[in-house]
Amino acid sequence: MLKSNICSLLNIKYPIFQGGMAQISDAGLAAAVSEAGGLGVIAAGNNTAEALKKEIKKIKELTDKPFGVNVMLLSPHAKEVGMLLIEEKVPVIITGAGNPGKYMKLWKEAGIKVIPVVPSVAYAKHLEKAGADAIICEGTESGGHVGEITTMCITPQVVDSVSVPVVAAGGIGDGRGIVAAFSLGAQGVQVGTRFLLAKECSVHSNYKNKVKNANDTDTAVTGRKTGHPVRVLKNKLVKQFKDLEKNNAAVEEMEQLGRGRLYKAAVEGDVDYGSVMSGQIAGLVNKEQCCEEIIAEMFEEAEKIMQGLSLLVSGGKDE
Ligand code: TUI
Repeated sequence: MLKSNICSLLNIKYPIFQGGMAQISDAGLAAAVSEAGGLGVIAAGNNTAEALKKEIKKIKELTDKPFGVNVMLLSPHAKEVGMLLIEEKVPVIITGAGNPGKYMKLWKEAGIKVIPVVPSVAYAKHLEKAGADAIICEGTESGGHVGEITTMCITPQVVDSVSVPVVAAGGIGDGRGIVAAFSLGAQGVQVGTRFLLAKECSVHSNYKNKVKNANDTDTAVTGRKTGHPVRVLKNKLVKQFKDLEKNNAAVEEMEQLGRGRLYKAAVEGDVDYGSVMSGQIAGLVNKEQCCEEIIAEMFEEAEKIMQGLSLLVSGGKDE
């Protein structure tokens, strides 16, 4: 059984986090992942504290296992959400899309485990000093808001720069990805795209089908000029973004084009003009399974690969 110090830190069976995908990762999905032995994560996204409070109530009814809440720091409600999480004594906070520095002390004093997502070594070092319990380093293969560095490159560099456990994210969709992440020194993985096809994931079926049918080259990054680049599956909206970029359009015009597009795709099912956020691993993700099957299958695969690799090293008969 593949265990790591992320398991003992968070009291979970498998060292896997389900990505906190805005508008998608709700209490139902997170509870299913936590029940299956991973860390289920509710995404606060742009939600108000009031809306999030209902999801937290739901997950507490659905599972008594540890869970996390992802705080999207670009949200106008980030501060009230951050305070709610203290009141609710959530076990784990994961942050994304910004610097959680100003909240760290309060969260830590409340006994919450804080695990920021970082896109670079400098942020990892800074947040370890500020008290992070672990670091998620996210490669540009991920869906949604992305940094520039690949998982293959950022993971070993972050691992060498901090002493807290590192969780790798971006491009991990099966057991091979888990082994790769552990080989790079990670102690756990965060997986988003594969959980889009989980039976317990309530994202619109059009969104699921677009991920299911995607190939390796089907994602694109839009909005680099806005300072908030986002990886999505190519569609008519992406074409509009690329046209604006070609014509050197103003940042405000691009931001305007992006507004409300994730809701359009994830909730309304408009996969032509909505923002279908997905990682580059979508080409490999094509089975609908329940969370328990996804996690068990990924770790069975990983363990088999690790055993095979160790045989390779010990040489066998030819040596
Ligand atoms: O946050 C994510 N992924 C996301 S957030 C999201 S919602 C959204 N929608 C439209 C525009 C922007 C966001 C969809 N997907 N992943 C974690 C992550 N964090 N990736 C990169 C970062 C990050 C980036 C900059 C973390 C810190 C950071 O610091 C910048 C600064 O100067 O504060």
